[in-house]
Amino acid sequence: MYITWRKANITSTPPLQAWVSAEYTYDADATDPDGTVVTYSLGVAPAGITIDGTTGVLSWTPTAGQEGYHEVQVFAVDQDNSVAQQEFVVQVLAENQPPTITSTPVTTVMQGLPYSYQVVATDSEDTELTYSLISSPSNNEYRRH
Ligand SMILES: [Ca+2]
Ligand SMILES: [Ca+2]
Repeated sequence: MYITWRKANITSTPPLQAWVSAEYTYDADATDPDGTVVTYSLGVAPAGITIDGTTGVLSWTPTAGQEGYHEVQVFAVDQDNSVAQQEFVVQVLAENQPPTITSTPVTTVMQGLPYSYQVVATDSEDTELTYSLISSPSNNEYRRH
């Protein structure tokens, strides 16, 4: 009887962005339709990336100078030695910087008038910012001043 051994299917989808100095992880998952155990390894990969051969978990903390695009090849090898391959490109972005507040607070307020100050901040990654008060005067303090 002639048996065709089938290679594993890689079913997971990798994240395609990473940041310098931040850990990138990707849990690769593959299953063999023949039911054999799959082990994982890397082909082409940037410096510093590692893979757990049993779980398929990739981990990587890109360093300064690795900004840009990096090709990654993951192999899933089953017990009949069939090799499945997944290739993708991870974009490494510069270290995520905290936003900067660019406005100057209003420090005087007329008695009896509401205080208002429009906070303006910018973020180099252009992500949407949210604002919150860390501490604010209580109503009692307002009355005393
Ligand atoms: Ca197989
Ligand atoms: Ca896995």
